[in-house]
Amino acid sequence: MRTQVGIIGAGPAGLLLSHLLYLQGIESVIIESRTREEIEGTIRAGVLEQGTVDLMNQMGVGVRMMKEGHFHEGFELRFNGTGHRVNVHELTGGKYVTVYAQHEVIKDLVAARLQAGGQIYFNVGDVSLHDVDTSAPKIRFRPNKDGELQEIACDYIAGCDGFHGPSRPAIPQSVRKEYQKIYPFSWLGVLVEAPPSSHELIYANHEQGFALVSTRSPQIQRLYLQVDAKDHIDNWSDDRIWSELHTRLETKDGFKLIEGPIFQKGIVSMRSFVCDPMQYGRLFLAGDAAHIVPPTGAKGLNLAAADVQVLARGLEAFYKAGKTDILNRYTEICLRRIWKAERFSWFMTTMLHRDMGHTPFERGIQLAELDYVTSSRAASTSLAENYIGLPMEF
Ligand code: RFL
Ligand code: PHB
Repeated sequence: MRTQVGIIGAGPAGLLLSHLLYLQGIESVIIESRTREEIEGTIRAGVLEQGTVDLMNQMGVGVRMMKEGHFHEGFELRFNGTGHRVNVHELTGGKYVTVYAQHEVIKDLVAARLQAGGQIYFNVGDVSLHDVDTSAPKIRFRPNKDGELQEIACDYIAGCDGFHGPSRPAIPQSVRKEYQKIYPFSWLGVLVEAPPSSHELIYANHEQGFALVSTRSPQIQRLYLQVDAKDHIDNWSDDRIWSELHTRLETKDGFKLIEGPIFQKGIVSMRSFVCDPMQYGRLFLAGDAAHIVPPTGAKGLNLAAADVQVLARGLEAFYKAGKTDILNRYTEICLRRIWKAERFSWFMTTMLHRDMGHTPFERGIQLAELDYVTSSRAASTSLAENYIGLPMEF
């Protein structure tokens, strides 16, 4: 089999890239290790930056998002039992915080790819990359996990296979520099059958740890609790989860958290990670394959969308005009924005979580930071512009 761009992974990065290329008349084939049902059912991100929403609309895949998504004008930072609203809409000149679940984005993109005749091989096994430092890179895989080994000869390979995929390790270790921070806490996330407790998202800093109130639909809430990095989901009965959520979200003016049946729960670890370079020969990494942020800044999916816009533009310049200047600067263009998102995600995480290793002095600094970002217009503006997404720069 031959294609112009071989894409490994049908997450947001791989699917967006494939459709962006299609819109420019560039061929691609996606191979994905999980089934369509699995990728369309995995609960992950919820918040889209304005730039991601605009991209989906420009690509013609935003119709359901505009109908079923929730558009918030701000969010709340809660500490010392008091809520402080950050008016993102006003501070950013009219932008919105969009809540639309990642698996809904995936469903929309898979449908668009298949409707346009796009090729996606789901449920593949034994994926490997070959000759990435030559002009004829190849991907090998087994259809349906155990079928006959197949080869895709490509001009370029896009490694969109997430943090644990085979693409990043295909860049020799001697070339790769990796930057990492692991946090001493995780998030316990639950899905609850209940109407929203709040019209907008609430990020709460409490003596007993962080809590987050988000939403999915008029009938489903998404709630998160900070837990210890070594904690196990079996230690968290529904009663214990509700008790902690009530404590951490309590306000002096009597906030009411609406309870309902918990129908899904899981623990997510927190890390910051950057791989430099993101390109080696004809292999380009995009999304979580190249970088990870802790979810507090709601940036991961959005960074994936930004990377593939740069890559699609670089590939378009190559196929339409034989130019490789954007492709040659791919790492530099992407990392400039990524490091700023890494900084913001680290900042939000550090400001909002309780680090049990903190001294009373460090706790004092943390509360002062929260007070500052919610009382100074300059600091709130900085927070809002980062949260809504920094501009793309080429
Ligand atoms: P993905 O989504 O991990 O997709 C990679 C795909 O590659 C496949 N794969 C392979 N395919 C073929 N061969 C192999 N050998 C393969 N190995 C892996 C995988 O099956 C998968 O389908 O990476 P991508 O596309 O880079 O997208 C990144 C985002 O998924 C991620 O950054 C976000 O989910 C992060 N995130 C959030 N991001 C936001 O922008 N806003 C949010 O509000 C937000 N909240 C979150 C989050 C992530 C969370 N978790 C669970 C980590 C909340 C949580 C709780
Ligand atoms: C979510 O709804 O899953 C969500 C919201 C905000 C975040 C992270 C995740 O910062």
